[in-house]
Amino acid sequence: MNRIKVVVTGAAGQIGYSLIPRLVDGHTFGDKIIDLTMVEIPQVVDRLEGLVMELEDSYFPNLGEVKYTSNFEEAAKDGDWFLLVGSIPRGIVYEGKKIEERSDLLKINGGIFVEQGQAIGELGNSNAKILVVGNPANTNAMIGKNAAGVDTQTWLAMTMLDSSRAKSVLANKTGHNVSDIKNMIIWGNHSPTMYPDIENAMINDKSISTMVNDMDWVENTFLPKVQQRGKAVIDARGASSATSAAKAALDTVIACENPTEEGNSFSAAIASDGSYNVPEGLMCGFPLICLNDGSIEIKRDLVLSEFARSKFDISIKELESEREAVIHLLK
Ligand code: NAX
Repeated sequence: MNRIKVVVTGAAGQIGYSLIPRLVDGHTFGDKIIDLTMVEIPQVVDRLEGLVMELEDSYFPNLGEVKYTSNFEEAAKDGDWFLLVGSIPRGIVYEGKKIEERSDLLKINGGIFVEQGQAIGELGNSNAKILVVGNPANTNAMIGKNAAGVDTQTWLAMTMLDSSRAKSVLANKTGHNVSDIKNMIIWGNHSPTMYPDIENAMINDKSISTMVNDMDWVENTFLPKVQQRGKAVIDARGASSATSAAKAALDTVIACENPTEEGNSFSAAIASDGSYNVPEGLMCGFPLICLNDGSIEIKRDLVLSEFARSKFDISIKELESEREAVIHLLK
């Protein structure tokens, strides 16, 4: 197939502006022609006309048909890839109420992901891949997958940014290049409870944990630095991560379009099948591999130390409590 239909929500947002040009630049999907549909809420959808103009003016030989709409059902038809970036942020006034609590955020965004999930299930390609970026990403993806109800579609939530952040810290610490680091797994939720796994991360087939050999640094510097990096960027930039988030979304797409090299894995959250004793159905960060037929599987042969397991369990508990908060949205 030489054409691919890609649907992006939240297209007028800051991640969208960095992500969309790079989706169609001939790198992410190789030589395929990309038919792009951008989705926004009705209040801002017309702004996308400006982005369409810029795409036209940017000389992208791989750019096919470009559309924008506020009607998700219209967008979803025959979609091969869905990048669900749009969501309602914390702090916004929604239906007269300021959204401060994570539980309110879960409920509002959960409703959006029920509708989008149903449309993807009914109208999207039966082999569609769906990457949820909009927060709370794991639980939004769980809701969307549940509403879609199509087992051949692959729903993921993004933890690649966390993985890339962890690689950067470890590259600095060890004096290696970020590309030398393999198997950088983020276990659990895309939230400060995530567990970036230094023990299974490798450089030249050697555990980075044994190279660093400093558990105090791991626990008190490495983990908090990765877990709190999103906040640090907001504090410094006055806005949340955008270009790095866009790059991570692109890297996730590339990881899902190409077979994973032997011994490596990539990071994203996928529905648990009970692997690593994670309750079934939770959308949890795991080490993933892309097989030759394009299907995505959990890499199952890794060992978690007692230390790793205790950290991972905290994140699993958080995911369970998020599921509890949206249980009424799951069929
Ligand atoms: P922006 O607020 O700049 O853009 C979000 C856009 O989504 C807005 O234009 C809004 O109108 C649109 N939107 C809201 N509801 C929609 C709907 N139902 N359909 C279509 N569009 C809709 O946020 P931005 O900085 O682009 O971030 C987008 C999301 O990514 C946020 O939820 C953010 O928390 C999340 N992030 C997730 C990350 C991850 O690693 N998983 C990291 C980066 C980022 O923080």
